[in-house]
Amino acid sequence: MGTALVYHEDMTATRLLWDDPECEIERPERLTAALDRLRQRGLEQRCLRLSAREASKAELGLVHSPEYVSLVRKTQVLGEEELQALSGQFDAIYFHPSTFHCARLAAGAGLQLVDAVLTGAVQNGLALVRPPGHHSQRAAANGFCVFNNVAIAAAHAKQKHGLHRILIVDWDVHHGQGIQYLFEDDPSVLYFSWHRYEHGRFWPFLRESDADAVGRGQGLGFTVNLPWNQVGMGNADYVAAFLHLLLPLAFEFDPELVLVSAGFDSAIGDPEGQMQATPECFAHLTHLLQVLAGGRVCAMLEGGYHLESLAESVCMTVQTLLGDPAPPLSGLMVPCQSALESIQSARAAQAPYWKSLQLQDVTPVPTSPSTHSPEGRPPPLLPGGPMCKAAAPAPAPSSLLDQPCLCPAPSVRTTVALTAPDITLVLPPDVIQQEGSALREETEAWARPHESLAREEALTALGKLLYLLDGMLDGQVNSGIAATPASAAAATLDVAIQRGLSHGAQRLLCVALGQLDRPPDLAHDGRTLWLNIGGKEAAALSMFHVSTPLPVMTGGFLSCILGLVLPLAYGFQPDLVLVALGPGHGLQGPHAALLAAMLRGLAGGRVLALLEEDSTPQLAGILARVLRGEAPPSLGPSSVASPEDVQALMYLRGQLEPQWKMLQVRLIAEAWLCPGARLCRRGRWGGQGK
Ligand code: X5A
Ligand code: ZN
Repeated sequence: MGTALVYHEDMTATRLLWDDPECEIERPERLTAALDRLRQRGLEQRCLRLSAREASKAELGLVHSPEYVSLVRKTQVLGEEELQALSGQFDAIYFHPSTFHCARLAAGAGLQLVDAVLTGAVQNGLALVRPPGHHSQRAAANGFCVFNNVAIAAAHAKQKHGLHRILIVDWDVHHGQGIQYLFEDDPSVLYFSWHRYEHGRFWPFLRESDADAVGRGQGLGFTVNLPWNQVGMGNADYVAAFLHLLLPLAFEFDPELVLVSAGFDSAIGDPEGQMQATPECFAHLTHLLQVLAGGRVCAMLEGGYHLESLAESVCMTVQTLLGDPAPPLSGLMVPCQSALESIQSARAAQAPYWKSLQLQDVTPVPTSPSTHSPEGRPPPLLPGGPMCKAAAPAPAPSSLLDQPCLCPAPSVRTTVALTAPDITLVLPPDVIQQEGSALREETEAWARPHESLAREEALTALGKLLYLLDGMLDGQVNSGIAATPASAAAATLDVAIQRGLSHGAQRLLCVALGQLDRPPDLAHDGRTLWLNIGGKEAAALSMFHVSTPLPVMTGGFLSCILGLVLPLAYGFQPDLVLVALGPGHGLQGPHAALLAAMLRGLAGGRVLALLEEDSTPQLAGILARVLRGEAPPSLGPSSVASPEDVQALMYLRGQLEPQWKMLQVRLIAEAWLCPGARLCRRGRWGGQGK
C-alpha cells in the first residue's frame, strides 16, 4: 500500500546564529544528510513524496496555548540580539527568523503523514523534519523543540479521525517530557519512552523521567518510562526492551495507530546518546512495531546528531517501512545487567496496570516442575553440565557471524510452491507461483530414508520444496511457502533441515507447530534450534531442543512469542528459519500470520513456511502476504494467558535463561546461575566495559 516520505526543503532554513555549544549540533545538514542517503540508496524514489504544509493556528492550538503560538510567531521579525535574549528564556533553545515557518512545516508534515495513513493513501511513512518536537510543552520551547509535532499529530488523529487508542513510541535517546506532560492523564494515548537517564544526572534532569512516573488519574499506566542508567546500550538491550516491556503492553493496548518519535541520537556514534545500537537495530525496532495497528506506523524525526549514523538509521527505518526484511543484527545478543535492571523496574512499575505483566513476575519459577524430562529430573542442557556457552551462541565463532555463507537474500521476493493450484486465487499479485521442481533422482535420494515420502504425491511435493529451498539458499528468493501431504509433514521437515544445513545455512531455526517431533537423526551440534509449539508439556531437552504446549488463550500465545520464541530466535541469530504448521497445529490464521511476520525479523527474512496440503487457501494467502512484508491483521483486544500457559512459559524460562540471555526479565544473581557469566560477557563492548 506504500510508504509516504514527507519533507520540505524550507525546513533546512532554521539554524543557530550565535555561539552556543549546547545547541550547535541541531543543524540543517541533519536533514540533507538523511535525504541524500535515502536518494543514494534508491529509497526516496520508492516512497510517495509529499511536500510538507504549514500547520494552522487551530492545529497548533490542539496542544499549545494561543499565547505561546503568538510568541513564536513574533520571532519572525526579531533581530539577532532579541532572538538570542528570547532563546535564553528557554532550556536548550535557539530561535531564528525562519523558526516559526519551519516549526509550522514540521508540525504540518506530521499531520499530512497521519492523514495519508488514516485515509488509506499509504500504509505508513516518515516525516523528515526540523525543528524536532518531543520536548516542547503547552507553553514552552525546550531541547531544540518548538512545536510538539508528534503530540499535535496524536491530538489530530483523535479529533479529526476519531481514534481512541494511539501508541507513541519515543526511541529518541532523550526523554520526551513534553509528550508525557501533554498526555499524562489521557488513557487514549499510550506513551513509551526510553532515555539516557543515569539516575537523573543526564539532561533534562527530571525526576519524572524515571520508571515510577506512570501517568496520572485516568492515565495511570499509560505513561511508560524506561530510563537507561548507563551509556553503551546496544542492539540486545533495545530488542529486549521491546520484547519484554513495550510489546506486551502494546498488544494489550491494541492501538489503532503507532506514532514514532524517531530520534536517532540513540544510535551508535551519537555524541548526545553515547549508545551502541547499530543502524540495523532501527530496522528491527520498526519491524517489531509494524505488527501493531495493522501496520499503520507514522515516524517523525526527532534528534540524531551524528550525520553518518543518522543517515544510515533513517535508511534502515524507511527500508523497513517499505517492507524490506530487516538485515541481521550484529554483535552478541546479550543484554547488559544495567539494561535488565531498568527493564525490570519499568515492568514492576507498570505491572499494576497491565494484565500481560501480571502473574509472570509474581509466579515463582517452579523448582520441581510439573512437567519433567523422561528421567524425571531436568536434564543437563548441554553435554558437560551447566554452561554459559549460550552467551556465544553455540559453535558459532564470530568469524562465521561475519561471513555469511549464504548469498545475500533479495530484498523481497516470495515464492509459493503449492500442489493445490486453487490457492492461486488468494495470492497477492507479486507473489510468484513456482513451477519448477528439483530433479527426480535428487528428490528420490533425499526421500529414500523416509517411508512416508515414498508415495508419488509426497515426492512431488518434496521436489517442489527442494527447488524452492535451493532458490532461497542461492539468494534468488527471499521467502517461501511449500505444501506437503499431512502424512509426510515430519519427514519433509527433516529433509528441509538437512538440505538447509548441507547447502550453506550456518544456524537454522525450526519452529514446528503441532505434532512434530525433532528428527531423531538431527546432529546435536548447535546448528539447529528446534522449537516445538504444541507439545504435550513444556520441556527443554537441551538448549537447542525446546518444546511447549500451544497456549490456549491469545494472551498466552502473545507471551509465548514475545517471551520465548523471539528471545530464543534473536539470541540464536539464525540465517534460515523454517516454520512448519504440522498435524493438529491448531493455529488460527491471524495467529499464524503474526508468528510468521515476527519471525521474518530473523535471518534477513529468509523464512520458509511449510503447510499441510489441505490447509485453507486463506491460510496460504495470509502467510504469503506477511512474508512479502504486509502487516498481519490485529488480533484485537487480547485475553489473559491461562495459568497453564504462564506456568509453561515460566518453567521454560527458568530452564533456559542461563543459556539464552535474551529470555531474561527477572533479576538473577548472575554469578549464582552461571559462574562463567562474567567471562562470557567480556569483549562485548570491545573490552571497554560500561
Ligand atoms: C530533540 C533532541 C535534545 C536536546 C539536548 C539538550 N533534543 N542538551 O534530541
Ligand atoms: Zn534526543
